[in-house]
Amino acid sequence: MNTRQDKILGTVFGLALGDAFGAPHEGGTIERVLWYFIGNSLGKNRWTDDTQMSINVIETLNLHGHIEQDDLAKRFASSYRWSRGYGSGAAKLLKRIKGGDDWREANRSIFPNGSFGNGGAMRAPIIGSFFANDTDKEIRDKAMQCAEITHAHDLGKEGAAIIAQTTAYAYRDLVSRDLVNALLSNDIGTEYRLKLELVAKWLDSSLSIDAKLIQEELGNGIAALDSCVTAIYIAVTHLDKDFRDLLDTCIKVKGDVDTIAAMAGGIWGARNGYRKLPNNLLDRIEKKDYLTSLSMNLSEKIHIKRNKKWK
Ligand code: R7I
Ligand code: MG
Ligand code: MG
Repeated sequence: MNTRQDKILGTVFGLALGDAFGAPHEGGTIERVLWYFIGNSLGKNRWTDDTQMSINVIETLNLHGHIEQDDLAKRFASSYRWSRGYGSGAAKLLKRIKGGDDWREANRSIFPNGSFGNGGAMRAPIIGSFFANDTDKEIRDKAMQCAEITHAHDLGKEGAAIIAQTTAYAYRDLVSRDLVNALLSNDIGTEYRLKLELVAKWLDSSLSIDAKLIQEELGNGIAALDSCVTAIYIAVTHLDKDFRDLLDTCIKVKGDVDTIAAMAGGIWGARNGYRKLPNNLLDRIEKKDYLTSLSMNLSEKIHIKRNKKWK
């Protein structure tokens, strides 16, 4: 396996492991009891909407080499299953698209400004790794194009952009304060910038930052603004640690654990690669062979794109 393949598989499996092993800890008692019955029903750890939508992004990239929005909207809609734990607005929206509505209108039909949930950002690590050698502007544009199909709200799109950029920087082996500096050099919306500046301050200080403080200051909720910077902070502080430590921190931060762990896990995998992911978790994940072949294909498409052989 070459470095590119290792990093692409690392991104996809880091995301899927974060999702599948975070999901049993997501939300309140009812969600956890429900997932107790659904989550192991196949004898493997099931992933949720975070991985399903990421698979759809990979499928469209493998076919077109770019974000073909109409194709992606159709894939999101036809893959929807309630048992994957989609957000309630996303579930309604995807049913409308499946019923024939144009995503350009449907994406503002549930919430007038579009959704600010973290569903656009949870699939953005794929964009970050695929476009890792492109400019910041291109990475941000692609992440927003991918997000706006279901998350037209500025906060939903900006969350996707910063998660994609962080993944691209991790792919290029930027770490710690250098990574956060690179992020802050972009034209990032004020709400996110304030949180990222706090992250920079924490990294510069000798303060001990525990899960409770992360939860209180950066958030752990389903809104993109309450989870994207949390995932970035956890990823940046665990890039040189074991994947299981990252997962443990996500679980301690509570709330939207599957999504925070999917985003942080994808970023971690872009830096550290597939080979450093824990085998005992990889062996337990649902549809491992399918995820592997999709990812190998994605890696090949990047090779073709970088050599400008794309038709
Ligand atoms: O963002 P989305 O796809 O949900 C992703 C989350 C992840 O945690 C997954 O793991 C899964 O559990 O769900 O789903 P949306 O329904 O678009 O957004 C999530 C929630 O955010 C909505 O159900 C609303 O509660 C809230 N929300 C809004 N509330 C008011 N006004 C999102 N946008 C708005 C808004 O504009
Ligand atoms: Mg989920
Ligand atoms: Mg979630």
